[in-house]
Amino acid sequence: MFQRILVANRGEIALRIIRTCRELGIETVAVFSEADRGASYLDLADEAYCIGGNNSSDSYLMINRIISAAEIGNVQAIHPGYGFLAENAHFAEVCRSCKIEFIGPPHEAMQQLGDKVTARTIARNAKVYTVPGSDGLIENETEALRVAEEIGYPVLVKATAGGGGKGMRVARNNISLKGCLSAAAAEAEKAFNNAGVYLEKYIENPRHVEVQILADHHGNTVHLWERDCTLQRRHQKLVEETPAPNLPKAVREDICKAAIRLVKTSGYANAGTVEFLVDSEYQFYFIEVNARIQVEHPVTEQVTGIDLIEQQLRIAAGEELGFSQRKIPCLGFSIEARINAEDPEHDFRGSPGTITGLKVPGGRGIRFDSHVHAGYRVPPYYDSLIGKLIVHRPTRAEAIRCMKRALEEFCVEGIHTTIPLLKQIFNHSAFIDGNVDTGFIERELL
Ligand code: MV4
Repeated sequence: MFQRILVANRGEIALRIIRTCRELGIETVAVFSEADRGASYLDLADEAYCIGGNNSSDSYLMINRIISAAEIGNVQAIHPGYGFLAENAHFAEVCRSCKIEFIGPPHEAMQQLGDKVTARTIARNAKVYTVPGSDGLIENETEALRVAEEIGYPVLVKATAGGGGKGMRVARNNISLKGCLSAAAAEAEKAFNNAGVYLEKYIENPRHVEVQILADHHGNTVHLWERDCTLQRRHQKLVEETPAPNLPKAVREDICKAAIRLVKTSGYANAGTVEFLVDSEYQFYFIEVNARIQVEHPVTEQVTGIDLIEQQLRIAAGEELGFSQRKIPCLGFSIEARINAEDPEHDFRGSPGTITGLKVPGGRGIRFDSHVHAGYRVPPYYDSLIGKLIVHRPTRAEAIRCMKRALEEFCVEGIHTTIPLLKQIFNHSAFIDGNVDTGFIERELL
């Protein structure tokens, strides 16, 4: 196992990684931007280096500075967390060339899965159902019109370098398709430096179900069940839970097995998530792989009892998985609610500033993953997540009751948060019945 690693991230996930390292007796080197200087989670690292200015492009995205910190700090490995450089195949490759282990997948697998058209091909080779659409990149308008006629409208134009919803356009007829093609390509060129687009049938109001995977470097691959992440707003997830409500047992088994087949076909290792859309008939379609630890990983940890950060470290250090598929339990129900520093009254714009008062819920079944405290100043430069409230109870009804109780206890003063919106969600009959789709928030609550 590693003796010393660098954490190339900030906030709650940096603290989450540092905590597991401390339990395992692994020393940590943290890096921070000027905006995060003096943040209290940095005190729990063994060392901390400033790597630049407030904007992430001047700090957390600076590969050369992070590598310098890793070399000065004399670490064996780098954990990228999520966001920032976590899915940057070039960064993973630079780490390798500097003889520093990247705690994530091999850069070749990241590269391939990061390209959505290639990921679709891998899925098809693994006999995993993909959304009907183009075989590869769309080369011209004529081809797009032909594919759209074939699969039928509505269709979705997606960027091959995209993901998380960027560079997506819904077209409902031939006329709008032309505009969608050029708009999506231009947006993709600007955002990803890659104008490649492809077509998929647009699945209306699906559910979003994703499967957690662990794969070691010895050919062992297991799944840790699924998470339902349907409740989101503008591609920002708000609530995640496991097991997925109302998913028939046979579908659940199929979707988990499909995720394993895909990952095995892709030369993957470490932790990853395979995302699917599920339609109203429970047909599931592969959409993308997230080659990183995810924000919502704690719900999986709660029901399986497995520390996913620990597993990432062990896998990266070359250890074999210490358990087989049938030893992975799924006990009870876990739900995560994201607490964001946002103002629901003003279109969820960021609400940075000083947290003047903070009362955090506790008691049976509650976990709160957060780096904030009373007196903490939420910087305006990064995403607005200030904490994740996670409950774990034997039944889904009890988990919802526990979440409602916890949200009532929660008290954040000085900034606006998503807590009022979360309270609405957990009181809504459609959520309680496990009967929501990706359009729910905008349709019912805003
Ligand atoms: C889709 C889709 C409908 N049909 N693909 C959004 C983010 C990216 N991961 C994929 N996304 C979608 N892809 C087809 N063919 C609808 C979405 C989508 C969505 C997916 C999951 C969770 C929330 C979503 C919100 C809007 C759209």
